Amino acid sequence: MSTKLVPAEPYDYTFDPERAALLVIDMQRDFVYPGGFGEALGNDTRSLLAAVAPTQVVLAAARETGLLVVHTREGHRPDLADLAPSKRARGRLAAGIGDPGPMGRILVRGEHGHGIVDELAPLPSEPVVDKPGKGSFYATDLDAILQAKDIRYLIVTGVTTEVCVTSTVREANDRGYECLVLSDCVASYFPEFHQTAIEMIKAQGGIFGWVAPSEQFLAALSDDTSAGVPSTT
Ligand code: TIU
Repeated sequence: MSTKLVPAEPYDYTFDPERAALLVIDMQRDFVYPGGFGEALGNDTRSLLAAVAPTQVVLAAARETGLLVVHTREGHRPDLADLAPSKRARGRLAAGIGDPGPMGRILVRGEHGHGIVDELAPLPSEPVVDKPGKGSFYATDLDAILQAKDIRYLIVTGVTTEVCVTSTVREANDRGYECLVLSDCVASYFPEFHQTAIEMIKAQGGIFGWVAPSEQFLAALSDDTSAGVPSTT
């Protein structure tokens, strides 16, 4: 497969599809669906729901093209042994992590709310990485999974833009991965935080990575003429 070029900010993103993975971060019922933990925190989940449809299209294209797809889920062991007391206490919530919530125990592995939304359900062949923190590399085997497949390019989707997406992109950047964040496939409860997080990723010549709308990525993925893209840009 040839090198692909995506018109992106701050400049064109080039990637080798054979060394690229689609990362779908924390598209869990508890964050995305009305009636979940996200809403119980006082958030409006509509902007997160809006990211589901474009991510579905990208997921289908990635599967069709044979890109590695990796899903992540934020959550904890049922015995909460991996839940830092600081994280449990944060927010002084009436119902916090590990407590009964609208969709089962909040952010506990195996509970309904911890699961990935139906629209983006992982295939049995797709790795699902359970993570106790915000960054997807912290205390997980994500790096080992990517290294085993010689992955260098990460196409990043998921929620929320300024929390788990940004933490993951920063971690990935320090590990040598080239991240393209799809702006309509990431979302925040706070539109202004979403916008600023996007700006921070692509500022200073792409200090953490690149940003493009998913349609630009999809066009590049299906474009067989983007062979021979200069690798020096
Ligand atoms: N996945 C993720 O972003 N976890 C969060 O807790 N996000 C919030 O924005 N709260």
